[in-house]
Amino acid sequence: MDRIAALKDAIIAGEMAQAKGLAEQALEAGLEPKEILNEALIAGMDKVGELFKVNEIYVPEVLLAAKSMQNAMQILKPHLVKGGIQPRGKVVVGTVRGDLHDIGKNLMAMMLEGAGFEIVDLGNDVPAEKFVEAAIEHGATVIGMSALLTTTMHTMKDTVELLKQKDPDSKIRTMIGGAPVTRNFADRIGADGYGDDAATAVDIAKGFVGS
Ligand code: B12
Repeated sequence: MDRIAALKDAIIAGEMAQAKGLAEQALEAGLEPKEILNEALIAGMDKVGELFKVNEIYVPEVLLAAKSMQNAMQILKPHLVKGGIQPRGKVVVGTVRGDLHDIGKNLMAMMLEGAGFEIVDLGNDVPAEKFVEAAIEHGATVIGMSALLTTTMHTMKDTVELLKQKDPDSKIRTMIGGAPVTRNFADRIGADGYGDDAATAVDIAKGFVGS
C-alpha cells in the first residue's frame, strides 16, 4: 500500500501513533505536504464524516480519528506554513453562554479542522459579544455556535443580531447546532446555517466559502 493510502487508513481507523509516524515517513519520502494534507488527512476525515452520517461509526471513533488527524497535522503544519498553503477559511467556534457542554462543539471543531479550515476555539460559556468581537478581529468567515441547554439557545439569537448591528454588511456567516437546536429555530433567528451533526458543519462551511 502506498504511504498516502496507509496514512488515510490510519486516520479513518483512529490509529493516533501510526498516523504521526506515517506523516513523518511521507515527508521523508519527499511527498508534497499539500498532497499529504489533501489526499490523506482531509480525504480520511471526509470518509469519517460519511461513515458517521450513516451511523457506521459513532462519536468515540470520530474523536479518535480527529485526534489522529491532529497528530499528523502537527508534523505537517510547519511544512505547510513554509509552503504558504492557505486554509479554506477561518471558523470561530464556541458553546454559548451559560452552557458547559463542549463535546459536540469539539467534534465540530475537529471535523472542520480536518476539512482544512482554521479554527479559533473560544471554549464554552461564550457570550454573544465575544463571538462577534473574535470573528471580526480574526477575519473569520464563519461563526459556529453550539448549545445543549434549551435555556442557553437565546445567545445564538443575540449573536446573530449583534453581528448585524456591529457589522451591517458583514460577510461573516453564522451556523448553529446542538441537540435542542432545530432548523425551525435557526430560520426564526436568522442564522445562515443549521446542522444536526458535526459532519454537516463541514458541508455548511464549505458551502459558505464556495468549495
Ligand atoms: C455529557 C453531558 C453533560 C456533561 C457535559 C460534559 C462536557 N464537557 O460537555 C456535564 C456532566 C458537565 C453536564 C452538565 C449539565 N447538564 Co448535561 N448532558 C450531557 C449529555 C449526557 C450528553 C451531551 C453530549 O455530549 N452529547 C454528545 C454530543 C456529541 O452531542 P451534541 O453536543 O448534541 O453534538 C452533536 C450535534 O448536536 C452536532 N452539533 C453540536 N454543536 C454543533 C454546532 C454546529 C454549528 C453544528 C452544525 C452541529 C453541532 O454535532 C455533534 C455530533 O454530531 C446530555 C444528554 C444527552 N444524551 O444528550 C445531557 C443534557 C444535555 N444535560 C442536561 C442538563 C439539564 C445538564 C445540567 C443543567 C445538569 C445539572 N442539573 O447540573 C448541567 C448543565 C451544566 C452547564 N451549565 O452546561 C440536559 C439538558 C436539558 C435541556 N433541554 O436543556 C440533557 C439533555 C440531559 C437530560 N435529558 O436532561 N451534562
